[in-house]
Amino acid sequence: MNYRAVCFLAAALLMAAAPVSSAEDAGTPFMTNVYGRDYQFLNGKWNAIVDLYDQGEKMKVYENRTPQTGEEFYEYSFEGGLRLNVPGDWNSQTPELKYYEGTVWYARHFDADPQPGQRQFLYFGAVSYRCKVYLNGEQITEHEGGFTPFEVELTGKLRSGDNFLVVQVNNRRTQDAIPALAYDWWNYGGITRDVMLVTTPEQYVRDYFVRLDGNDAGSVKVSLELARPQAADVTVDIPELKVSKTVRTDEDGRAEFGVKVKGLELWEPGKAKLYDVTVSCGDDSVSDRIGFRYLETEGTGILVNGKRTFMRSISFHEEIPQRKGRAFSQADAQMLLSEAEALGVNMIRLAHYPQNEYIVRLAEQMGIILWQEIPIWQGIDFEDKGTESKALGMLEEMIFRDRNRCAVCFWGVANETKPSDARNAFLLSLLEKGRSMDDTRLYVAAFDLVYFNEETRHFEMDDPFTENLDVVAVNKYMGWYHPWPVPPSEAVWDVVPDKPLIISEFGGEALYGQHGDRNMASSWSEEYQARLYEDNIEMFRHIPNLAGVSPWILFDFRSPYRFHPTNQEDWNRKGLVSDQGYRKAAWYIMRDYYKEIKNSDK
Ligand code: GCB
Repeated sequence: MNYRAVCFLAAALLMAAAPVSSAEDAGTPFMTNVYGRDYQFLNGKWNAIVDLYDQGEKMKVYENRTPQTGEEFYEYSFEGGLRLNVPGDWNSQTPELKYYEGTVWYARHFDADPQPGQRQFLYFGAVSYRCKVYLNGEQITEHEGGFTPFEVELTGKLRSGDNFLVVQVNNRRTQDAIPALAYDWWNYGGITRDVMLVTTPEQYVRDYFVRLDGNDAGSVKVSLELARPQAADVTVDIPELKVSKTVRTDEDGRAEFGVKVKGLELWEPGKAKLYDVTVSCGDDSVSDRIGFRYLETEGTGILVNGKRTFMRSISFHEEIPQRKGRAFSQADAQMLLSEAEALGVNMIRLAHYPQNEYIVRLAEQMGIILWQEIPIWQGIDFEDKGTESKALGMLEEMIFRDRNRCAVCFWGVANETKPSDARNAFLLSLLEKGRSMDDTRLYVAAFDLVYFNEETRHFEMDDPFTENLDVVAVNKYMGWYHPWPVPPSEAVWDVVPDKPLIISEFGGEALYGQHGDRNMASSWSEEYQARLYEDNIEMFRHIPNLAGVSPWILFDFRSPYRFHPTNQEDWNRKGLVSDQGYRKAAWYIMRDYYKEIKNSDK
């Protein structure tokens, strides 16, 4: 059964078990803005069983039995063994699990006090990569995809007092997964983001999408959906704009309407204006901080609020290099984003998957534009319809979680794919899905098949799929994977000349503190990396439709792909900042380039 079908079946079973309503709930994958709800964290130490040979399901470890008679015994126990932090990857928590790819069972007790007229939901920010969830011995849901949230309703299933929760997590790489078998980052497994027990009233605002109506800064557009399909009054308040509007939803619990506003201050890079917004219905009320901006392309330019804006970007993985583990907290977000800000960026390409909400929300508060993408990273089987429906599910979950975050200006649908009919159809279905959910963003994909045409003496690319995108992006490692065919000052580009082009990756590796020949790639020296940056910056001046650049990458990051024994040791060393947090020589070159661009922008 494919991914969507599994979710649907799980949802249908749950609805059948839900005690109160006869009508079906809204079909959204989870509630919008979980951090704005009434919740308690189920984070902390969980008990864990490592199940290398996948025996736990057969043994029904989720029943958590203990011997009751003289004849009984069980070859497992959640008590007295491994304890793992949640949120967190397991790889960084014990040396034995550093390379572990397989199943780990997580378990914990928690107290609940379910009240009549209330509903409870269990919400996972992300579990990497696939999981099954059991409550009090019964499976209640499953999910695939390591970087997006999911939720399951617990109403009618919770006991007053003690409850026992088990999550079977598996991070084995497979050809039909996304990402697939080999990729250039660490395959962290575990319950990697917050776990929350959320309480709502019987009827509540399940989803809302608040944004500008097109390019009109005098008009806010709201779409919303209630959990239960019923006509009801819903109120949207934006006190600072003197908006308080009540509308009646249709019989399906949906409403869409515009509100005229005066004096709205737009959010833009470097000026992070956000408004308090509250959406309420009956006993339910959910509050958010929302910014307003509009995006367009005009010829080869990207316009934010009508102003041509060059993207001074950087990328990072959701990883704290010094801790050698996944980033998951507000403090982690602060560390990653403050280092990005120091470089002088106005944008971050979140590599290569949706990152946690702490990062997205803090970037928004700091006035930094985001490009967020799903992990369609090389090696994907585009012929496989099951993989396609997983990709659609991931895209939907990413957009659904973050479409109220104005900082997100780009949805990325793929990284480094090769043209084929199957690839085109797959990516087209992603674009169609995305645009149907959210037409307020620019859609982008990164390609790597730019080549030097000996006849025209230009850099060119032939990929007809670029026609479908608002912005085209290219990863090009001149001076690293590709020797220079001409000096950088003569490297003229002729790639999608009528569209905005972002160089979404460039760079090379250097070991921090290693000094050597600035002309020798194999010196792995800061000098070589710095020179490579100088050369690429020179080349950028000859890309007429250049709308932004994004070096690869801010920090050295862990990758089993990278096994040079002295220079890499499981680290991709393309960071501008080392795994210890030290800035390499190339960092200063990039910082100065961004200063120059920023000044010339004014
Ligand atoms: C790429 C990939 C990125 C890799 C990088 C590299 O093109 O998009 O994920 O880490 O190259 O270092 O080779």
